[in-house]
Amino acid sequence: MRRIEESELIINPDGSVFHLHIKPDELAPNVILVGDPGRVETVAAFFDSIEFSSNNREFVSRTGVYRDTRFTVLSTGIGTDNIDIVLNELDALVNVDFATRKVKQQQKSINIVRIGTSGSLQEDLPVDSWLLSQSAIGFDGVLNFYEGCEKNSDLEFEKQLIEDISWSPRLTRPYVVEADKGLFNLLHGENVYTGVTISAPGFYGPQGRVLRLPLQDADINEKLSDFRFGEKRITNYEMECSAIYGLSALLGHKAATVCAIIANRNAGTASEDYKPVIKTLIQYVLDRLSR
Ligand code: R1P
Repeated sequence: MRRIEESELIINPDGSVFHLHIKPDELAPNVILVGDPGRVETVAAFFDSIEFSSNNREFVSRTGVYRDTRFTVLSTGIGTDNIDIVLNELDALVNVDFATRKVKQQQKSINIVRIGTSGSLQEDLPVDSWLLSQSAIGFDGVLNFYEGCEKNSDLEFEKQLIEDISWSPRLTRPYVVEADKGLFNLLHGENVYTGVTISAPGFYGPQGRVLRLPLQDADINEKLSDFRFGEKRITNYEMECSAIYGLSALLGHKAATVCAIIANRNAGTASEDYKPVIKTLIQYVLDRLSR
């Protein structure tokens, strides 16, 4: 087995991984990812006990126990570029022997659930609802750097999207990836909408928002809302899900994303206070994962 060089996987002097500041035995097999570092405390407040805490840049984490199940909650900050760091370092923590710097013989799989916030692209997907992403469309391009990215992508969906939207050749080719089916079914429930989520590489132009700068395609959100691939329609925008699904599938981990809808882009409405909605969503996810 190849030894991974010091420059390729940086291990801190205390034995923790470079950005996350977590050591292998401090990571639980169930990982909750949140964008906002402030949301880590909201999740950890549900834990019955906390055994570990860390804090580096936007990567804040707590490991603890909720109803006999061990969880790590970790913030990713904003964007799929951070997800590249988070997913690779989480995987290294379980699948690389930090003493020998070699990939372990037996690969382990972890459960990864992102609890985020998101904007709806469909009028009938209201603010303050929960949306579980069946698939994600990456407008970001992170996955395209990895060999085998096509293997887990829905190439027919991609082709039709590129044609119907008249995707500009100046933009990165979008990729379409799926949630883990087992986790998706576990999290699916009566009060949970499902759909296809776009992960955008920005908050303004890349999500069709205009403040002072006009867009290359002024009708992009209308086209995305109207787009259909068989029964599937695009339901919402956020900024991390595509890379989480794509990298988890390539690395052999299970991933799902569930977001609180805090704005409806077509109706022009926004939640008056989304924090209680996120709180009940956190409790829902922890209950489902610990059953
Ligand atoms: C943008 O405001 C951020 O909020 C959404 C987007 O994905 C992006 O990270 O999710 P979080 O609330 O989880 O950060």
